[in-house]
This record gives sequence, structure tokens and C-alpha cells, in this order.
Amino acid sequence: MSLTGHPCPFPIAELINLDRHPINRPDSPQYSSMVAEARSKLANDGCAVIPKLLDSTAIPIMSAEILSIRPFLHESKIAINPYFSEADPTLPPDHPINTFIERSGGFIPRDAFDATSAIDAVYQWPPLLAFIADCLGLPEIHCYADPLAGLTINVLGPGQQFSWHYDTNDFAVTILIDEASKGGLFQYSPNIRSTESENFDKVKACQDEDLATVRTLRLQPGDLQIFLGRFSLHRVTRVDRSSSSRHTAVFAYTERPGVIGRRERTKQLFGRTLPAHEEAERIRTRGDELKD
Ligand SMILES: O=C(O)CCC(=O)C(=O)O
Ligand SMILES: [Fe+2]
Repeated sequence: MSLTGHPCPFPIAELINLDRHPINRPDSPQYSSMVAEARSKLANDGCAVIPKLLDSTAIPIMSAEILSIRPFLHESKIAINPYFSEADPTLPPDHPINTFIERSGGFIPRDAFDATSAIDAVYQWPPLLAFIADCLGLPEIHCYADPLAGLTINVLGPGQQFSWHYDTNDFAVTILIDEASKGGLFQYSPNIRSTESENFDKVKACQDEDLATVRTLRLQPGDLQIFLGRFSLHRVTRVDRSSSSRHTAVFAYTERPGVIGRRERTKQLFGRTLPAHEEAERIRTRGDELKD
């Protein structure tokens, strides 16, 4: 076992580039300036990237790990609107709510990861959680306790894409591990909607490939991205058919400890649930109805 208390055989200093990004030294001036820069980027356009957070030696280790757990991939191909909602027949057929675009790809779930996983060692490293919380201006964050959704690999194979959508969580943390050689670009329209306005005209423009409000991120393997996806419409463009798969590690965190996802949503995303989901649902129901 390493000094971090995680059974991963690689020390964290071989996985994260701590010389360049001293996230374990919160009293250092570099730490303060990293946090200040991330906060200003999040405030301005809802997205902050810590370039090459991972050491370059970590990438082949993590790529090999992803290949080894790839048999657990759960793939789907559906058409979604940006709100993951049903069509609304009272609205015109070309309204953004009624515009459904292909979302294809898959997830490797939390329970596929080995206990010794290097990806998991980074995901759970307490100084990383404290740093991300600082960037978000939160007192603390916790690893999402969901046994399928807590830590996942988002896989976009050749010809697959994740069409325009909003996230349902307040913030998302991802690390690109394997980029597509062509396509597979992360694009977003910063703060296109607010609590006051859905801004449907601009959303429609994105769906029609008018990219006037859209930024394209040039992510490199090992970059950490913090993204406020509830207000910024975003997508991953189609991975070219000639490309290898694009893999991102999705680090899910929650503000409160012990959170587990809803049963129906879990079924949609992963095609199955685990006893923990049933138990959490039972407790929720009991809490809501006060029958016992
Ligand atoms: O793979 C990514 O870069 C993020 C995809 C995304 O938007 C999501 O998982 O909600
Ligand atoms: Fe998203």
C-alpha cells in the first residue's frame, strides 16, 4: 500500500504532475494562483482546465487500465434533446425541445475498476478533492457514493457522438485519457441559458450548426476539466470513423457524502441497478411517506 492509503501500486507523485501543479500544497503561492485562475474561468464561462494535471507517464498506465476493463462497457444509441426530456406536441416540431439528435457511446461503470486502479487513486486523492472544492468555492466535496456512477469512463468509439445537452449535476470533473485522432471535440456555448431564460433561439442555432456562440476546447490527454454544465449547452462531436476510441475519466463528486443515484436514471444509463440502488430508493420512499 502506498503512502496515500490507496492500494494502487503507483505513488500519486508519479500520476499527478505535482511540480507543475502543487495541489497538495495549499499554502503555496502557486496553489493560490491556480485556484484564482480556475475561479475566474468558471465565473466567466463555466469551464476551467488544468492543463496536463496528470504526469505524462500516467497516460499509458491509465490507457492500459481502460482497455483491461473495456469488456464492462455499456453502450447505447438513442436520440436526445438537450434536456433529456420527452417531445412536447404543443410546441412546433422544430423547437429545441422537439429536436432530437443522436447520442451514441457508452460508459464503463464504477464496479468495473480494480481496487488497485491508478484512475481511482487519483479520483479519491483527498488533496485533489480539496483543490476542486476550492476552485468551485465549496467547503468540501465527496466522492459520489453511487456504486455504478461514482467513477466512470466515457467511451466514444469510431463514428459515435454525444449530442448537445445540459448536465443534470451542478458541476462535472473529467480527465481526458485518450483523444480521438480526428473528431471527438468538446464544444460548449458558455452560459447560454440562465435561471431567467432558456434562450431557445440560441439553442436552436447550435442544433442547426450555427456555432457563433460556441467554443471548442483543445483538450490534451491528462488535462483536468471542471465544467458547470447546467447552464452551458455542450457536446462531443462525432469521433471520426477512422479514429480510435476517445476515453474520458468522469470523476463524480457531491457536496454531501453518501449520495446514491435514482433507480430509474441508473437503469437508463447503465442498463442495470445494484442492491444499493434498491436500498436507497426504499429509504427515500420511507423518508417521504413516513409510514413506519
Ligand atoms: O466526455 C466528455 O468530455 C464529457 C461528455 C459529457 O458532456 C457528459 O458526460 O455529460
Ligand atoms: Fe455533459
